[in-house]
Amino acid sequence: MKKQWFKEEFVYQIYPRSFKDSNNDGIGDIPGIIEKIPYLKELGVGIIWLSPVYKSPMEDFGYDISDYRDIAPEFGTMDDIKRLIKELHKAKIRLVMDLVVNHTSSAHEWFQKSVKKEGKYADYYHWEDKKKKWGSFFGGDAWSYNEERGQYYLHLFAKGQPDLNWDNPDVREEVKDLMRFWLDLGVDGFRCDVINLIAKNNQHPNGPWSPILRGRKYYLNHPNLHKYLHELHRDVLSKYDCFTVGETAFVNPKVADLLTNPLRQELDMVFQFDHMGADNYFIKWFMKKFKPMNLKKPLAKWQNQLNGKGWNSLYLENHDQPRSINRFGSLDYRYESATMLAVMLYFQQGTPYIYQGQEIGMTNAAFETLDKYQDIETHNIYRTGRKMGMSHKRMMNKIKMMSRDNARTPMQWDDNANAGFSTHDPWLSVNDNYKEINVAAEAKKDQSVLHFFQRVIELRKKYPVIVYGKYEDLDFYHKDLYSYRRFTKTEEIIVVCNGTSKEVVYEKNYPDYNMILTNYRDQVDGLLQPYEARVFHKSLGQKKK
Ligand code: ISL
Ligand code: CA
Repeated sequence: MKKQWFKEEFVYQIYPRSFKDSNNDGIGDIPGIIEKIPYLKELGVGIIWLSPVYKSPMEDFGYDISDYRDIAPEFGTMDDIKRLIKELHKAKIRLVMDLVVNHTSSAHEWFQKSVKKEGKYADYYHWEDKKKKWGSFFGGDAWSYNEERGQYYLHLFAKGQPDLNWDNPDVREEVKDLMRFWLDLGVDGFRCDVINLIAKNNQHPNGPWSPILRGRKYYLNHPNLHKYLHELHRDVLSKYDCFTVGETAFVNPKVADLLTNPLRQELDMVFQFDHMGADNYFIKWFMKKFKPMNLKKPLAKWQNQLNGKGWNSLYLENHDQPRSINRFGSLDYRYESATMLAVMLYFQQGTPYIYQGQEIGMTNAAFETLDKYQDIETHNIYRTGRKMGMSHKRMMNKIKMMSRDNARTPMQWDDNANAGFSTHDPWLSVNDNYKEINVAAEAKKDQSVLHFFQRVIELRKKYPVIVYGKYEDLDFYHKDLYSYRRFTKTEEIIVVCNGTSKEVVYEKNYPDYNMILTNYRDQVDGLLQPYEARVFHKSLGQKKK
């Protein structure tokens, strides 16, 4: 396994709108992030992934970009981002930016010019005379009429997010240029938004009827995807010391191997979504009861398939996903389940990702009324569901559990008003539980999620086997356990986790190993307590200390 810096560090994702508000206008901003660099340093993370801060009408809170070379005024200025890069680098933390190039905002000048069929811009997007039968990720149709041009355009997400036409070489040159712009400013890589959607069947055939994502076979993992990514790599990425992680919903390990196999020079790793289906059928709005097996199976599948070849991205949360404690753990065992999930995930092979607030065990906001939600997806899905005949109550139940706003509430820094995020009313309400769950409280406690995360990060630095060791399942068919082994020629790690809120009989002992981490003060012989996690280490050819 080739040693590379982006395999060794923890990545911390910042959703800038909700991280820290420095000027008290209710919106998080870049100077706010700079203020918190000491916190990130102390946590021990080595890479920041920053969700979009570019100029944007904010219809999808930054994932609709109107100028790739400027910063949204509410987030700061170009000088602020340059200062952020400099200060992070001083603290030995790298910065990865979000690259959102499947679509732009409809307010982008390329789209404005495309609407007017101005010169080369005429074909920058997907245009059709007839409305095509494709469905949007946010519910409803993916083709909308533009009055001025008198044609339909494609938007796989919101109406204000028209899809770029990647078959057009001029579009690809534009993307390469903006990538160079940011790499030259010193950023260390990109998280590539919905990157496996960029290439499409440009005949835009009507999709067969489907309740969701109608027409997806014409844009998911299209063969040209590989051609275009290789081109970006050849012309831009290969010239910099940077890394890329592609966001790729609906990929299997075979496609992931094509995307990330170093010999093919496309991406360095991808975010796959299989394990995000642990509590739902295919998409999150069709919910099912969670069982540990539903999380273990997909994670183990990816560990095994990529073992020694590819490289995984280890995540349970991001700005699109509800909080992991609510989904895969338990509010009654907040500390135990948050820490167990950390052990279960972060000792696997791959680059570990933390989403802001996960390290203090933040939980879903689950707002009761629709007007508390700001997310466009939430409102679109509500409308779509109601149109399909679902009751208000049923839709609100889904939204309370699955809305993206569950993860987007302001970061809880302390027990002051608005959780110390801002003195102004924040753009999205703070979670009611901020008085108990916040950074200051976690830092004071002896046994806290925050301290546990710090410890996990330290251990990864101390034991190379956690980064580079091979993976092997243990007790795979035990429905309540997550257990596996990592090993190199000189070291071995054994992870044992109880994935449930019940006591589980567990007789195995590892007498010639050191227990290097656990989330319970005391162990009980012959059983694992609710959400108990244990990590054992052994240096081969060395006696127990
Ligand atoms: O959020 C989802 C489910 O609730 C996903 O379907 C999500 O829309 C998909 O993973 C793509 O996400 C990315 O692109 C979107 C943006 O809204 C998301 O925030 C971003 O992570 C469009 O740019
Ligand atoms: Ca602000």
